[in-house]
Amino acid sequence: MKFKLQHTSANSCARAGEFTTDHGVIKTPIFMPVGTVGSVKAVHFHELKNEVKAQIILGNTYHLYLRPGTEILETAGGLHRFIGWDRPILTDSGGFQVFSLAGIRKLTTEGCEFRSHIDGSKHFFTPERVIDIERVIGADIMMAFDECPPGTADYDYAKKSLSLTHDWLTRCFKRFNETEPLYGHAQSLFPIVQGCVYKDLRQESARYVSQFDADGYAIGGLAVGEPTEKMYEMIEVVNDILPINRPRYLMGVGTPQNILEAIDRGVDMFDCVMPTRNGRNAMLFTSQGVINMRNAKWATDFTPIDPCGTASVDQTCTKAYLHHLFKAKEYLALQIASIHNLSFYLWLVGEARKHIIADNYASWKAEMLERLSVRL
Ligand code: PRF
Repeated sequence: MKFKLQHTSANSCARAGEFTTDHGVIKTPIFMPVGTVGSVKAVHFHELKNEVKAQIILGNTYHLYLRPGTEILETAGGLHRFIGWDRPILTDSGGFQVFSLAGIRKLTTEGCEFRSHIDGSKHFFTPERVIDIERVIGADIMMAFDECPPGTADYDYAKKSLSLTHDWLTRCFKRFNETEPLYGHAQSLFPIVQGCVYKDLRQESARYVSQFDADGYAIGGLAVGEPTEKMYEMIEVVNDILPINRPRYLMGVGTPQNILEAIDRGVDMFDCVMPTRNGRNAMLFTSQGVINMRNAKWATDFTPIDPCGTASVDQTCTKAYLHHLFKAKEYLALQIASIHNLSFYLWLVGEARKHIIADNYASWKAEMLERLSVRL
């Protein structure tokens, strides 16, 4: 078994565990920086390892398939070799990106025809094709091909969409079991629970995906426009059913607050563009609260950007300097802000893990939520 559940919190559903891959061990709960096209925007792998201390990063099947394409990736010997990253990688299936980025032409039971957001060219994804592409990319964890309906989807749409996602999941596993990894390291396939905000559909989906003896399970279709309380409720419904002894991955979530609440409800893995995207937009998550670096009040503040931060930029870079870099539109601003925010996210889940093991997660979470709600 790849996942070892090490500890469950005494007074919550929060868990600490270890997921073992051929590229190393991932200690959960974990946050996975997003590296859509084989690059975590504005952060070099050296900093990703040594400052951010990322244990696993994400890639996107949709983007990597369009560019550089499977031929180059296969010739390179897979994504790890192509980008020079020897720790674990997870690939999202493209299910989400096809529906949010591409111009969809046709969605059928067979698959999905879409147009590239880069050059408008036509492509067709089926569950089988997506698994083949994910084999070529060679991620340690591959995601099943799903449909992610919008948060506003009505019940009838959600039900039909769920049936399609389940059908595609069965086909994904069939192809997965008929094929082998290409580069000598093992690959896992994670199913994705859907069902929008409808309790019965979420329960049906959690039961359906649990039939497959997967190394882990994902919860998709959340943080797509539904109320936050609904998201928490759906996580509880789903985690009541998913196997206890496998990691649960909440896709595309979220704010530090969302992550702490989801951990409390038994989620183990997270990814989100928020630390990097918001960082590039001058918003810093710190141990003292949220900072808008563009605010004129930082122009003469010569204190470090985060005195309690774990990255070296947290101590060596002052708020005044980072404010200046953003005003001057310097690339270094994007780099420093991204490194800082990612380090903060990795620190946060690392602390969560420590407090789960120490059996004081609930009180630590309450204290953190208070600190995180401050706007400096
Ligand atoms: N499905 C896939 N990727 C995703 C999502 C999903 O539902 C989400 C939803 N938050 C983010 N990324 N395949």
